[in-house]
Amino acid sequence: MDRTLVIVKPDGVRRGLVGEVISRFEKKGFSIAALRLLSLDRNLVRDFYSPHLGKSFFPELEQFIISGPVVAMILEGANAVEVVRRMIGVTKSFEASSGTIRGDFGLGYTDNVVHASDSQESYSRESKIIFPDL
Ligand code: 3AN
Repeated sequence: MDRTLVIVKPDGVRRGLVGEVISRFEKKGFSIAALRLLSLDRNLVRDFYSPHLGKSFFPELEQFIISGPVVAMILEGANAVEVVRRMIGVTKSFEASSGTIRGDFGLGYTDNVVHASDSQESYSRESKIIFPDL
């Protein structure tokens, strides 16, 4: 069965959206294969967001993502990567369609409520960082 990684970012956790986000994925038919609450430190962030290291927005992204705990999960279901990306909406929350998580719950760019792997390769890389024991 296909899998993907979802992270409710610090803004989503602070705003009490964890249940709402998980509920949407459960209702869609995904099952939760792993779930954890954790705080990312700088080393982990540099590893996780290595494709963005050195970009102008990286310091802001790093500061934001370590600003509070996140809730990470591995979701399992058909075409998980593609379906979940569609359900979260585009990166800029203020441009995300209504009906998507970012479209319904956010206006931010850096603070855009959730992260989800954008490819199989990203899933393999990211899941090993967040769930090293799986
Ligand atoms: P997505 O999360 O939709 O896959 P990515 O991987 O391009 O988007 O970017 C990772 C994260 O970095 C985004 N979720 C967003 O928080 C932040 N980000 C990306 N580009 C910018 C930017 N130009 N300015 C501010 N934050 C950005």
